[in-house]
Amino acid sequence: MKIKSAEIVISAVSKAQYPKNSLPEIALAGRSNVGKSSFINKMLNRKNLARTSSKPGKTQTLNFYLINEAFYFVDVPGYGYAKVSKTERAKWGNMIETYLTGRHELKSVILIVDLRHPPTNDDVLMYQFLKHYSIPVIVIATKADKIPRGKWEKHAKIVKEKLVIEKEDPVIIFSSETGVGKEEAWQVIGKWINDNESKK
Ligand SMILES: Nc1nc2c(ncn2[C@@H]2O[C@H](COP(=O)(O)OP(=O)(O)O)[C@@H](O)[C@H]2O)c(=O)[nH]1
Ligand SMILES: [Mg+2]
Repeated sequence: MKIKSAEIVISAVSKAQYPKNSLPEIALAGRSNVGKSSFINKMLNRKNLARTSSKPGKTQTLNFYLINEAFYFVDVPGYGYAKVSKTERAKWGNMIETYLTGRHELKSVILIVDLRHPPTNDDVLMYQFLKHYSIPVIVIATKADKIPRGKWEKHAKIVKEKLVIEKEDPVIIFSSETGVGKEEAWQVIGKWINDNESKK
């Protein structure tokens, strides 16, 4: 994928602020601190377009990144951060649920998990939620650079088993440090966006 342009257009706190130009959207979901922002930056060849943080639980908005004026990446606030209040968590749940279940432009959700560890119960819930609403899922198992290559497949198998992954759902081993898995990720994402320019 050739990235000609990438910009954040809105950090939305409510539905009224979502873009209105009907372009396809690919959302990114995952545990807080798993590497969503780093994934976006790596995919778009940008160092700091999506803010990365060593402090989890920061983003509480839906961040829309317009790419090649053709489609959006939507960074969804991470889940599983212990230090948020019940009220905050409920607000988070409502926002995510409304977006994921009611957004016509949403084509697929990239579920980011950590290749080093078995998916958390929250990861499993998110996967089940997406399957329940028949939202196509792409699993990205990131931070592959933190384990030896010889162990990747073994870890990927654990990811698939814990999620009880369905055959049609791709699981891609990825690293935002080294860029491994980037081409494969674009290939899979490309199927969900009608960006003919980008396929050149
Ligand atoms: N080694 C390594 N570190 C990563 C990778 N992806 C993210 N990180 C680190 O993990 C932390 C959280 O990343 P971030 O992208 O902010 O996570 P987010 O909360 O899901 O958006 C940061 O310190 C990143 O530098 C990766 O592929 N490899
Ligand atoms: Mg982030």
